[in-house]
Amino acid sequence: MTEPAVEAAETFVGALAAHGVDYLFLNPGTDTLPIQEALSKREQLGEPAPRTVLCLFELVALAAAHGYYAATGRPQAVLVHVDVGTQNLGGMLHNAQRGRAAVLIAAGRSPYTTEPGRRGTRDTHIHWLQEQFDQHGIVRTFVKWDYEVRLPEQMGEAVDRALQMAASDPPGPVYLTLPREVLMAPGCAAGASAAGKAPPARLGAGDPDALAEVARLLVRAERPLVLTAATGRTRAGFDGLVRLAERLALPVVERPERMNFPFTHPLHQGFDPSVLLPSADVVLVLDHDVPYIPTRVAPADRAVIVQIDLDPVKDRIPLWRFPVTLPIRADTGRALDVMAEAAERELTASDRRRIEARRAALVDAHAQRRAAWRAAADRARHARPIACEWLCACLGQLRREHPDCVFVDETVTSNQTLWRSLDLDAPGTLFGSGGSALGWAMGAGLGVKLAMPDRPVIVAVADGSFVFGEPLAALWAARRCSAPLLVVVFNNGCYNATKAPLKSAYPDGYSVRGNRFIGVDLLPAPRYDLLGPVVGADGERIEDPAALLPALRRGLERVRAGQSVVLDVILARP
Ligand SMILES: Cc1ncc(C[n+]2csc(CCOP(=O)(O)OP(=O)(O)O)c2C)c(N)n1
Ligand SMILES: [Mg+2]
Repeated sequence: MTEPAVEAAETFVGALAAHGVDYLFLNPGTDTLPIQEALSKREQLGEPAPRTVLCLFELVALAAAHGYYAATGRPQAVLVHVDVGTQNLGGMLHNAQRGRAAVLIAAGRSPYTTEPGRRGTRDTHIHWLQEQFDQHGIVRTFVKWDYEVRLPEQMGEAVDRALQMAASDPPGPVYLTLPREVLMAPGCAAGASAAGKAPPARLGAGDPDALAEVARLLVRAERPLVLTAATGRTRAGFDGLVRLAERLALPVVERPERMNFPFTHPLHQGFDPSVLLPSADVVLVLDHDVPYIPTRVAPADRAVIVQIDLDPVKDRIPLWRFPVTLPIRADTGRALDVMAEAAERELTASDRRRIEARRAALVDAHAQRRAAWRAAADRARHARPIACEWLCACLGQLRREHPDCVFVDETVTSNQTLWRSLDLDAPGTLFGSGGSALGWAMGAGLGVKLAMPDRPVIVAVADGSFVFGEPLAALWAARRCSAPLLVVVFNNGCYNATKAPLKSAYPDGYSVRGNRFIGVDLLPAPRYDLLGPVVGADGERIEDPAALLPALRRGLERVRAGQSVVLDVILARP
């Protein structure tokens, strides 16, 4: 038998491998079969190719690629079926966009031709139905870049360009469509990837004059404040923030989309900007899309506000008006070091005295705040139904016993309680979507686990979000690729995040007076624990507060032994 020619589909797979893409998260169709064939061929011939993870629902694939990227900083690929598979990426497109996840999303495209005998041509009913006027229009508002490969000899270049665009700062998802005639056409040497010659562009430390000015402002500030959401996306960001904050005794308040600053650090001042923001004279906003909610709290008019970010003017948010005195486009991981050095040179003896007085006050406030949180959790210890505070306290205890745990967080209205209870202190130990489309945590947990196979991954997920995340598909994929997860469902029996605002918008309305809330109660509660066994995971329902910590410990041991576990924790309904 003569070896068939290398097709462009194989060039596609080879290009992914050449770029160091470890995983292709896929859900196939008749359009993707040349790629499936190429993957099989390369595997059998021992040629490099990404590992594949079959995701039985497409949104799991994109969330997994996002999670893997968040944990490693390395873009991965997703492959879906034409228009319909693209549509099933759903809200995870929003999360990848807002969470700045570099992901190459590839999709098939209905064949163009109907000519009998032509390779790749239309040969089944759906090929007429799946052609759209603008398949790319489904994703265009969410992606940084999109392109349809028109010729087989473009394949390598298109993959190079896609990954370069995805990973360049600020990173984000890109979309590449692959018509079947092109995939099945013979590739050619000119179509190969030139992986090393298309690196992504990185932002540097930013304008040195502006950073020196910020350092001066921070040194002279009476009541400075740092607000951050994602500075810990790099280790340099995490370390740099610790260094600068320690040098100048800066209080840090975060909304942790990543671990940005040790929760246990005495300069950590919690998760609510409303305490310190109104009186702050210099506010340093780092890697934050929404540093505070203006209807609830605002900085003083005379406050100087510095925003350092990959996109300090929020290029992709149509209206965005937070007052900023000095926007600086930079990689904060680099900018923080420059500022720390500049600050050191600026410090006078009187600055140092003021800074030390502030440090003492902040250390005190930190200790008091944490003691109050611990006391609240302790008071909730015996409450029935189980209180969210107690569940979070038990997770905190589990983490103390197993410091290698990593958390994927989609706890929605329970998130502050969770953050308060976890003594996390290292970068890369907490991951949130950065967006608002629910259903991220299960797929993301899979991606994080694949990226960190030696660490136990705990997916802390609200009940509504658990269902949005296609748990069957996610747990099945986790089993297939030996990526066990400890899934803790915060089962409060409702969509609290939509119930609470309804109450406060209509405090005397019919919903409140009649205690009749439409569209928010998840009752009767599904048996989420029974879902695990369907796909070979363990499941347990927990209603007794005393049983909680033992169940978590058992669950973690099972996960270490290679088994996913779903703990359905029945909480008090808000
Ligand atoms: C995909 C998607 N659909 C709908 C919403 C709107 N929404 C925001 S919060 C929420 C309820 C979340 O409930 P749950 O996950 O149980 O968390 P809880 O509010 O109870 O803490 C809904 C439906 C959303 N953000 N994303
Ligand atoms: Mg809920």
